Amino acid sequence: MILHEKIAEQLPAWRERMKALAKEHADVVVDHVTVGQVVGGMRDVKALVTDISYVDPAEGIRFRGMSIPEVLKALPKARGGKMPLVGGLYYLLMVGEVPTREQALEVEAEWARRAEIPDYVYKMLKSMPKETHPMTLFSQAVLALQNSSVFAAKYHEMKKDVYWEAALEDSLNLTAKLPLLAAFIYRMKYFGETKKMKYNPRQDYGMNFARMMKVEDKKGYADLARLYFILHSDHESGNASAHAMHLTGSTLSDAYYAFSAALNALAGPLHGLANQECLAWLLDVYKKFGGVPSRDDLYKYAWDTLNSGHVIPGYGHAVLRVPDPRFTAQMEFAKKNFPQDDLVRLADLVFEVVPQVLREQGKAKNPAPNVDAISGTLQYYYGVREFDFYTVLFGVGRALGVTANYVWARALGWPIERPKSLTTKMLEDIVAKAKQAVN
Ligand code: CMX
Repeated sequence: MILHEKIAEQLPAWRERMKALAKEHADVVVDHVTVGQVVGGMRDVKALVTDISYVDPAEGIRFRGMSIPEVLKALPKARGGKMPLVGGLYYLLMVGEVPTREQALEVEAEWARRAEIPDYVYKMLKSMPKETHPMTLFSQAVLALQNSSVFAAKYHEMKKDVYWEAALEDSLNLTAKLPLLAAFIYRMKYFGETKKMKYNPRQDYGMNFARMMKVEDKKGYADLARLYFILHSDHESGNASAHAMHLTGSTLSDAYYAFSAALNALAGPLHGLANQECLAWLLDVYKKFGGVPSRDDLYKYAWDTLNSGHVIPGYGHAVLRVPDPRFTAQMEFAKKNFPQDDLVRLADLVFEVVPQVLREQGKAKNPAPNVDAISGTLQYYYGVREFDFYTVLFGVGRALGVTANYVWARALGWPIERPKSLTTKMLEDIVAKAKQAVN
């Protein structure tokens, strides 16, 4: 299998580099940690390593060193579409090289071979109360698949240096099934349809998803799905969903357990749920003003939101200090394909007005839009208007990045995570001692 071969080729050199760091340079200081960071959500503490993606505060995400525009340009395109094959992106994340068209199609074929869901998972989903949140259903379904984990089954007979092979098998099996699970949850929850999903091996990942969602009639949804999954795939290791996957995987939990944990982190309103909050905010504006408001009205509305103690969803970021290139790529897609859509025009106006409002308020370190400021608007245009489903879409995309990281973490033998806690008194004593030293 192509990903297996390519990773195996590179592994000896990577292991040497890791060994040198762990054995010869373990005492070299990387950074110091301040009290502010300890009590501030470990913000910016440099304590994780990944070579799969990097978020530059002044530039945004790079996948394997490539910016979003570079990735979209370089990866082989889907037949009949303008966006890359998702299989090509998975190859890039896993292997670190731009695949040929054949290599990208090999990954797509691996997915097609593995894209089947056992009956009991459908049954379990159907038995859940109707009002269950789609993220709960999604995470439960992933967990329900855990009993097919190759890693868990082989754990007692495997040597440590081949853990990654079982991790890769699980990751391919899992990512292959996610479009089916997500589309089934969508059709079941909102349309009462409970027919099993069928993956068409002649279609790519994005087209399969669009077809199973039944939104293929408006041209371009398959391309949007490809773009969406690619953009949401990875954002280095410190974001909550990626870190939840990494932490859980570090206990040698298999990819199903670990990805379910990642989904549960993604379901929080300060993380993946923000895209639904953002669209709700746009629609509230639209409703209140009976259409796209004037600049002044929007300015006042944004201030009202802040004054009522709420954040403006879709704006701000823990690391980024510029407009998120994932926002820019989606905005370009919208402006190319449906520039006259009212919500797109509104999102564009918000992009003009809200950064100014946040700058005037002076609290947010980054007044610019993040990925969520536009992603719901695009789904809405295509008729996917059930907001609480949007985080499931995010989850399908996020799986690509976090499973690639999970495979490499097992390949490089990353140990179980165990940071150290202090008591509040200990922290206060550290502060007192530091003050004494200054005086
Ligand atoms: N609207 C209003 N206030 C904001 C804000 C926004 N969009 N973004 C930041 N702030 C405020 C924070 O609430 C914080 O206020 P307090 O000091 O009163 O607590 C202050 O500005 C400083 O925050 P920060 O350091 O700039 O941002 P954080 O790293 O703490 O948080 C984030 C980052 C994304 C949670 C925050 O910007 C936010 O809540 N944004 C809106 C929600 C959102 O869009 N989330 C999606 C993020 C992307 C993702 O993970 O999917």
